[in-house]
Amino acid sequence: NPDLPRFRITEVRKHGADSDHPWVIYGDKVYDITDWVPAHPGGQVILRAAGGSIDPYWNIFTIHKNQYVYDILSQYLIGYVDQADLVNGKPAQDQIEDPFENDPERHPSLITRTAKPRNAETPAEALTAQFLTPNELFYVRNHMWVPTVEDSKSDDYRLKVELLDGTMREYTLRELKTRFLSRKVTATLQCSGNRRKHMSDDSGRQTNGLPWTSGAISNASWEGVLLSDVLADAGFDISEAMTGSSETQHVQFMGLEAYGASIPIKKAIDPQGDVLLAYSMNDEPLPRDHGFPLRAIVPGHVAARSVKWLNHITLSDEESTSQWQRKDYKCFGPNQIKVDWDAAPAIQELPVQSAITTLKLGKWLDSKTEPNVLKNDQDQTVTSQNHPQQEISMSGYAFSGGGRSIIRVDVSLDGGGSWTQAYLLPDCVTKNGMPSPCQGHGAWSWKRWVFEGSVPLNAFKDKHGGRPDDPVAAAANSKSQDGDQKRCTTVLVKATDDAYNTQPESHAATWNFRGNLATAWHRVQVCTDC
Ligand code: MTE
Ligand code: MO
Repeated sequence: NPDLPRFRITEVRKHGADSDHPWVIYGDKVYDITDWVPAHPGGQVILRAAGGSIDPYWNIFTIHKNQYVYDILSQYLIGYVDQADLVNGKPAQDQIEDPFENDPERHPSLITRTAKPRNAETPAEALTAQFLTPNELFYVRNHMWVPTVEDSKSDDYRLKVELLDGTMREYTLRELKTRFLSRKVTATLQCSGNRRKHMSDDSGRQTNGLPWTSGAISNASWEGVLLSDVLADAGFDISEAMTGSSETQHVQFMGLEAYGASIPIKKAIDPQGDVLLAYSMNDEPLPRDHGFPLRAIVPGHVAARSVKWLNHITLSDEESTSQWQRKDYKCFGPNQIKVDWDAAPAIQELPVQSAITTLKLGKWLDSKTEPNVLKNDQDQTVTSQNHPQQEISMSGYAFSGGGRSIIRVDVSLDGGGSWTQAYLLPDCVTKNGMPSPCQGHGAWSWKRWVFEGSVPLNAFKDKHGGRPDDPVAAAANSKSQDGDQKRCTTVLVKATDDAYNTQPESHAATWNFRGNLATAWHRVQVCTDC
């Protein structure tokens, strides 16, 4: 409609989140979204774009790239961006707000998978160096920008708690800290996509999602208040829910940037469940990347349920309607590509997992050994030059969901032909009268393991499958055109939890198009040039 007015961007800027008439720009068009805000499914978050372009947000919330949404928006068209502010038909790049411009600084050792939004792995060598991952090296999984809450205002930060009947209570962070008993829980968070890259590499099939190696998992000590204490205070009848007859079936969590997820009420009220509203991580205030000033911690469950920047809890008879609850974090069979999302349950408790995080050829404490030779980017092959010795040292983690503890970690040095045990570090054992660093009712933390051994000489095979002591193979090898004398073996790890669940042998067997829950035996090729 060419009769509609043209607006300078400076004019649009006056219609920001605080104005009575918020506007947004989409492409070269200007919309007055005043009437859309109350009806917007994502709620007030749309105001984040008010006074500027909505394009960068819709590049994040891709769900909007849909005719249905364009049709809604078109009802609110009021004009066009003035030609003077357009470059190639769009507002100039420097006129478009970067949704991530207020994201925090990050530690340079984190291995970035995407910068905006920030997704980064804990570096391999830091994974098992300490039982509690240092805050600045804890993996980061953000779907959107990091919301800004000023330090000085954080005690006035508000959490809304809404019961099934619509009753609403609000708590400031100060009230949470002073009116409720504080608790500490040591718990591992693992992304459902941890080791996704191993799944696609080993199965030879692509998966949809960030190509995490072994570092989308970390462990910390969390402090906060029990979710169940707050629900009871807000008027929720916990004892009725204990009998299983409450209409409330789910606790929905919503974060400030509109990420949402839910957990079953059963987990929320389990006196042994240790679900926290946490404000502290490893005895420091939550870092901004990890949910400052308040997040949910749901021990034993996939980390997607531990909602950061938590500002709204809703008790409901249904799960969160977010895409992260109803889609994305589900698994289907290896044959299923076009799926009915509703046909599979949302991932909650995690299955058993383990990985090798350091691998050295030569003895553990031998000063002549190579430095750590596993790297997140190539953590599937290790080649040793000039190291005829067969000693091998490894460390890693093992973890299971639901509070199930790891009872054993098995290691194979010959591709699964024979197995031996790794040593589980006694991280959670009380020492010399000191309190255990592990707090909470379940085995919520990973177990670190170490292994030292020798690779049997006949495990190393050349590419023809021959052993070094096999004259036929040796002859074949010497005749090979490429002159590649490398001999390799596959080193494997798998863990078993206290329900005797163990990991699948192959990723092909559990491949799913989203690449979730990649838990097959972690295999590292170890080769020698000698
Ligand atoms: N909460 C909010 N508000 N926004 C998010 O993007 N990501 C979830 C979960 N909680 C997310 C969130 C996912 S998928 C994971 S794996 C964990 O946070 C990551 O937590 P971390 O960044 O503290 O490691
Ligand atoms: Mo995740």
